[in-house]
Amino acid sequence: MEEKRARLFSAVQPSGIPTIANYIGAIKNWVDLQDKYECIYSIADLHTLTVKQVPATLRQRTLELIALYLACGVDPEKSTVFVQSHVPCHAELTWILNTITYPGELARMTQYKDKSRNHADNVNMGLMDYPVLMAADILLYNAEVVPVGKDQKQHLEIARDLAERFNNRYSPTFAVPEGIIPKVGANIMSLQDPAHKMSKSDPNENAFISMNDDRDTIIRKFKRAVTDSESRVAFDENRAGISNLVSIYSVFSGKTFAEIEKQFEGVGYGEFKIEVAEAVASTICPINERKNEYLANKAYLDKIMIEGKERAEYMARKMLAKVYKNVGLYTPERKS
Ligand code: AQP
Repeated sequence: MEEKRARLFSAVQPSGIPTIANYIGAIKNWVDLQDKYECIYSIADLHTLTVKQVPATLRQRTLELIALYLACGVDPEKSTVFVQSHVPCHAELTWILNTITYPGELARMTQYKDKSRNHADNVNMGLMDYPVLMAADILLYNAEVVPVGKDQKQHLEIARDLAERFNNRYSPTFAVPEGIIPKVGANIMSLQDPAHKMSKSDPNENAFISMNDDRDTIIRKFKRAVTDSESRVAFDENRAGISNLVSIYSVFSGKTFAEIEKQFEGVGYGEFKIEVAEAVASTICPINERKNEYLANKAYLDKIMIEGKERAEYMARKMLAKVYKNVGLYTPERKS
């Protein structure tokens, strides 16, 4: 008999074209995990509404994101791939979890504080409630494992706290999820301001490498990457810019920091930046080509989304029914 595998949940928001940081922190690891876990990969479109979106662009980015998942090697035969808004249970469980969440614990989240500062004209309840919707995403599938970058670690803690709080207040219902954080590349920084993380919604396009960038653009952006006045290629916590490039190169070349330091001994930053750019381009340009092939077949992408929605909704409905029962909501029985 086939052994029951632990459930894994992960998602990316279609809030922009994903960057290499989203690829390194999440999508890259998803492919291998498919053989070890029962994987559920979502497109977190409801989360994107916490900042202003252009409706037509959001729809297009949703398609682009599912095409990217497939191009990176996510296999809809092995994993459930779906769009968050297609399964209404996510919003329904968010409401229940809101009733056991304290405003104070959401107000101190780093992402909430950063985004409130960056979108001062649109500080809305959704922005504050973002981690609760994320907790609902995870808990709805009883996911035990959640691969994320370091930036989402705080939010994962909230999901764990809410699972435990619910289980204690009502009755044992949710698995308490564990994060899987990559050893290298869990916190990829902006190329223009290495004190801040790389983000797909950064208004400065030189700050990130988008998964859509062509080879020339990748080389140009890396050449402009902010480093320091020293000229030694090494991972050094006090030199954030070069350390970031070393981490990126390590992920894309498969080499350790020690191997990289040895390889680039006596080599200047300029030459190293070109090597980093070439390593990144040789991985992401073929992915981009495959993504464009998928995008040309919208009917296929729609079919994957519909099948994914059906599979996800089946699991989610069962869980939500259990939650409703455990909190005491009445369900009438049909007798005839
Ligand atoms: N800088 C990063 N380094 C490593 N991993 C990262 N991730 C995001 N930024 C980094 C990981 O990517 C996955 C998907 O993220 P998301 O789209 O759900 O939201 P995010 O974390 O807010 O990513 P962005 O790029 O910063 O989006 P915007 O600009 O819209 O806010 C997550 O696993 C995340 O950890």
